[in-house]
Amino acid sequence: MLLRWYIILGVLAAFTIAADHTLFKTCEKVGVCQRLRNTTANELFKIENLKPTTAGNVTNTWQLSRGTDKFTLTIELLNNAKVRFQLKEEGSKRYELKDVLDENQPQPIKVKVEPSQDEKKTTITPDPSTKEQHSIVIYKEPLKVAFLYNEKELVVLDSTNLVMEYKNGKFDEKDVEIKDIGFNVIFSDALKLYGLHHHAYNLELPDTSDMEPFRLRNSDTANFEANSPMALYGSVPVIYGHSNSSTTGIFLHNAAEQWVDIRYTKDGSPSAHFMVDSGSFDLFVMLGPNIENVVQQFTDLTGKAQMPQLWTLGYHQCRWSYFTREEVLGVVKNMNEGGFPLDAIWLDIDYTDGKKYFTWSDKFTGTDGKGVETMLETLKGKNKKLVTIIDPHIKVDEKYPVYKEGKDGNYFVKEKDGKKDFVGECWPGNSSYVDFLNPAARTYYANHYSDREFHQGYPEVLAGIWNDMNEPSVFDPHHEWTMPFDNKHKSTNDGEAEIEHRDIHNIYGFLHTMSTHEGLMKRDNNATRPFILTRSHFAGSQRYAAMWTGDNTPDWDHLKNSYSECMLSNLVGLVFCGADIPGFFKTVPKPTDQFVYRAYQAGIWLPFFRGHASNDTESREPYSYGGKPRDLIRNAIKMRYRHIPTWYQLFYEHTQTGAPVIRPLFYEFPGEIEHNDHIMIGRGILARPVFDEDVKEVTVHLPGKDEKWYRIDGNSVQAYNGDQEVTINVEKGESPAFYRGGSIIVTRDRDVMSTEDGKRLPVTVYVNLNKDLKATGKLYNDDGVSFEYKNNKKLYVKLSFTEEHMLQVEPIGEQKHDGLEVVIEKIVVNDWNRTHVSTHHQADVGGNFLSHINIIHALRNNENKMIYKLRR
Ligand code: NBV
Repeated sequence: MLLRWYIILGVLAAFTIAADHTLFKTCEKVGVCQRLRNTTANELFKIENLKPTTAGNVTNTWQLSRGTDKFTLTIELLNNAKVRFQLKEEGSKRYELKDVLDENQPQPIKVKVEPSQDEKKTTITPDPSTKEQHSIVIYKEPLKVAFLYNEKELVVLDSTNLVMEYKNGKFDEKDVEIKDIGFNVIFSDALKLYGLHHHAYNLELPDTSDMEPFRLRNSDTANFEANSPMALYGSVPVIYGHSNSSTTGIFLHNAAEQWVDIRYTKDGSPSAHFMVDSGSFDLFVMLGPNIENVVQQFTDLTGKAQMPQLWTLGYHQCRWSYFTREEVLGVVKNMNEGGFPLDAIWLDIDYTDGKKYFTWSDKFTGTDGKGVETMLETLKGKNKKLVTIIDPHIKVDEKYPVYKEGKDGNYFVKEKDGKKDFVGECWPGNSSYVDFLNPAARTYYANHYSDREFHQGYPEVLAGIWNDMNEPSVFDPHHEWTMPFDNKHKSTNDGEAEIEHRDIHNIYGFLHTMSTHEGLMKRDNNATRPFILTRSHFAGSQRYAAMWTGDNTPDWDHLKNSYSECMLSNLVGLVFCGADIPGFFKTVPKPTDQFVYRAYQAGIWLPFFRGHASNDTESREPYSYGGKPRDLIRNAIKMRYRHIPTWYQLFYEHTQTGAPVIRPLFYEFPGEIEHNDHIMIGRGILARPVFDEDVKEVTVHLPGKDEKWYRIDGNSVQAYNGDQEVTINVEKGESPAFYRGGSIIVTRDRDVMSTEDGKRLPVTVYVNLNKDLKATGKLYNDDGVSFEYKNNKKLYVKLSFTEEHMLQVEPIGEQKHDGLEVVIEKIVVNDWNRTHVSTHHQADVGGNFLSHINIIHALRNNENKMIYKLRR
């Protein structure tokens, strides 16, 4: 019944294209937000004694009070300009998150604690041996904690909105136990605030005085609106404060529902007011002092993504659903005949037998039962991969072994009483939900991925898993489309189910992918990098999965938002981000062909690149379009494939430093805070796709006073100076993109139908000269599949164009690159200083004309360094 309602709602909404606000609560309807918004605490916190009660070399605690209530404050300075701040009520048992932080945690550093003579404040400074430059000042009464870098105050937590309200047994009128946490953070040196991923909003956070606060509560928000602070599928409780002079950040390590108000003041010190439903007060402060440092500091805490398999960077084709194996092979055939490169085809829920995950419908198995195997074998022959959906709900059916095992093993989430399995409605009808907080339940679920029946002996073709509906989504409007917050979880297999869902709600999807990751690792004997796409996500999800922005509508606003959503996710570690192209939902009328090719042109510059659409839409595969749109879509996909070597290298860079793969302009050019429709891919590519209907020209902002830019999307390269706005005509379907002077970009300028086809083909090196006629870049290669890159089985070189037409190749770090040959077939030098901007060169090595350069041979023969003289 509910299921039917869900579908009807979806269909209706398709015509109105707006989320139903009555199904998702506003601040005034949610206890914590209602209690804490627009109120200031009447009693303020103070420190009892400026001397820490427990003073360690590294960890220090103080007794605090507010009226008669007592609290403990713990402060640790961590290496690389980070601080951990934890506040606890005396006697309360708040849930403390596990699992989210990376297992390699930064260590606390040695500090000196010095109360001031006037007894008004105390300072915590790093021991000089640590070479760190961050410090803290704690003011006694009212309590105020200032976080400094190089003695400059950058972040302040004051007492004004500081609230901790867990008093064991205090309930609100809906009989929910009150566990509020409220606090206010001022970013003293910032101009703009960024963060609170995930919302469909502009990159910078607005002042919320006249709107709803931003809500973080992982949610299946059907027909979500563009430019809205409504909660979406994922949550990363992080805010960065940025200005020309510094960047700082805060991360609330808490997975409960939270609401955040933003204020900008005239003096340029914006602030954020957090209103948190439960969980503990565990705050990390990252003191930068620049954006690159802050991103690195955050990924120090929550980890980096692993190297993706090479094929995952190609184009993915999905639809809800391809219903038969013939249909699947038909899509592959049509893509091929249309000349559209493709790496993977995706199966949505209908491939299963009655929405029982880890099973196949007979439309795939066929009468002889060999259908899946045959399909996988055919895909293998065409260098295509298959990705299948697996949701976290398990159909209640005693005859379904996955259910039976889960029930007998006690692996499902419980109702409020902690005893009965919770049953909610989802695709299969009545379903139980795996309790992923329990490690044993994670393993039970993980084991099903290794089931040979499921992958039919072709794990290398059934190469990826799609975890959807994991907010978790339950078809229950009374609980805003998820499970009741008083449901119970177990944190150990032997323990009682006593942890409330409200404490871990925002990491349910994170834990789901953790289990899937465990499963795929096991299935592939720890030898293959798992590929998982998840809808729900949290800080740290990058360690297990890629994510996408969910069920978007194919319209210009959503398309524009997708850039902000993915640029922000990249700044908070979630680098493998994409949006459904051209957009998921049905619209009436259907999206114009022009919109569709613009969506492809934009989509190629996001790390995850997948076409997808709902089950009631017209066909939206690239070959469904004709004429000019068809050609433009094909060209866009080819542009993506040409740049695969660059994408791959950028992902490698992320695994080493946490650096975002795609970036807003301000990451490269501090202070460039406008232009959310511009995107940088690494430091060297700037794209500014078209985000409006029927425009004749777009204005491109080319940043940097001393920069040079080379436009690459036309037939010939054109050079521009930085620090100007240029108007570019886009009437013929152009989608402006530029290489940055000073960069060397590696491409593969060959027509290929998959990344596998291209893998061994030679590359082209674009040398883009800066104002001093120099350029540098990197090239990375590995086997594309395994973890051997961690044992240095990789090719990783720095390319520099330094003196008069010399290209120098030098290895970066230790490497065993045998078998990882990369051959350069062409070097193109883009030189702003010449009338013909683009000049083709070939290498002259010791007087011999060389048209192909094998980098590895070169390194071997020339003591690890090779210099090519280029001939004009
Ligand atoms: O599994 C069906 C869809 C899927 O295609 C989509 O990508 C997910 O985000 N799923 C949501 C459930 C139905 C949404 C209306």
